[in-house]
Amino acid sequence: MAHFKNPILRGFHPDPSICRVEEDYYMVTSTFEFFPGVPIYHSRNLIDWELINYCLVDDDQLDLTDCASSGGIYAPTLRYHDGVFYMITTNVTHKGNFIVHTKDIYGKWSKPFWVDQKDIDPSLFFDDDGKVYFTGNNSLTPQKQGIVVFEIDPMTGKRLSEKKIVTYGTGGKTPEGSHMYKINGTYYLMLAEGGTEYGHMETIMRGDSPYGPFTECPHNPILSHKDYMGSQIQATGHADLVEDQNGNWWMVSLGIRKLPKVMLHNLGRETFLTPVMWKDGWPVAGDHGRTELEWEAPLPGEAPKGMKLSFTDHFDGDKLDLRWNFVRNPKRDHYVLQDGKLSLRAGEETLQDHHPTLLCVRQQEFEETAQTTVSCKRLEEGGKIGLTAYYNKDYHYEVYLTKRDGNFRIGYGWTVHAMEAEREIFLVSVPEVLSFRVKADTRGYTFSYSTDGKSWTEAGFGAVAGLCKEGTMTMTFTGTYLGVFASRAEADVTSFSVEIDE
Ligand code: 6LW
Repeated sequence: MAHFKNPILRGFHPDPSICRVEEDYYMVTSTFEFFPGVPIYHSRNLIDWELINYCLVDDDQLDLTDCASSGGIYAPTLRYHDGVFYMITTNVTHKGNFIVHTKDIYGKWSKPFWVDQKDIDPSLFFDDDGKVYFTGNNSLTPQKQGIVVFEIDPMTGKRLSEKKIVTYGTGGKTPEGSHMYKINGTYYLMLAEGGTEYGHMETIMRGDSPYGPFTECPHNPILSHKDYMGSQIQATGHADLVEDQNGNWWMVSLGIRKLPKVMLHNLGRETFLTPVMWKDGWPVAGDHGRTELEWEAPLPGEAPKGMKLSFTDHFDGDKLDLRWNFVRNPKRDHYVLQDGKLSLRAGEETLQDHHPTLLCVRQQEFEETAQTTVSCKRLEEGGKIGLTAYYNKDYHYEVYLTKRDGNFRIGYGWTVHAMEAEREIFLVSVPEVLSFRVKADTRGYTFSYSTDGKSWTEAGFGAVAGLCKEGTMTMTFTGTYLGVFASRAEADVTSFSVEIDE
């Protein structure tokens, strides 16, 4: 038995999908308007995960041009069959469902192969007779959303049979996120229902063929916190199953950690691991369908400790650390690594725009400090160089250096519900180097700056509620990032660090 803590992927990591290759485990999550698309994590023990690659790294694999906030890439599925990895997902902004594949999970994935099926949450099931099935959402009849199944060639994405709706779920709204498995000769169809918020749940049914008919599990939902309001963990669902090399079963799912005392969360939907037992041929996840922040369970292997949550980047390599994300497709010449630093070269675009010059990492813990040191090379009137806590283009806080009437100033700005405000509070002569810091806690974000890296002056505070999904005006699915940005400016970024108590 080993002790482990949830979530296993902290911060914005929704819709996890997992597969095993002998004693190695791989997991992917959804990325929406963030780039590159669909991170790939590797583990040997299911709890220590290392970010090893992304499935979608090129503009011709992933077009996020002008994609709305929380558009772009929805729930992916990762599967391995006969020496090949397949990842199927949806770009809701451009063209729909597609599959990419690779023989080398550390290498480049194929171009997208498009599938003739609208809607989201596609999955692949490899049957033992060589047939491969697509399962996915089908809400072409708006009042009745179902799960559709058809045969597919996973290499080309070509549909090989008629589409059949096999279930409308067990009664919860929006049956979605389906995955099919064959276990001891029986076909299991597992899905999420109730919507991805506080009513979320995972249900399962089984039958003798991939098209059903399916019998519902008598103890559905097999995972849900909808009636477990006392738990900090909420919204569990959208799950995937894996059997380890010792014959033990596990479920990965999304869930949220809510802030103390309120139904709000700012870290996004995270990935949780739950042990699964079998009873009468049905899976039982965790404690009667509930997961916990800590478990004792028989993990499949020993593993080196996974990536630390804290990290410091001096930008002295020839490639960016994999943790860095952009918002939509980046303009590559705005981020130049040279001479042991990162040169940010920004045009007119601001954080309010679809394509900001912003390099960011997921906020992974409620209490977390990020700090960056920059030196300004060019700053136009009204331009900015700074540090932001960024949920999406309509919700963010930031501290920055700016220029107004020819004078350099420190500013603090906030955008909530797309309403912008800022104040420029301090006049500074432009220092050689300037550091910015944001300290996050469960109340909010405290922004400071320093001209010597030692003494800090507070510039502004933003309440955590401004960066919570529950407060956004449109349906959003992402989480908060921390990052360095520029607009009408050029700056060398010499360091960026994230500190989290582990
Ligand atoms: C996803 C759907 C869901 O495609 O939210 O929680 C949607 N589940 O299945 C976006 O992540």
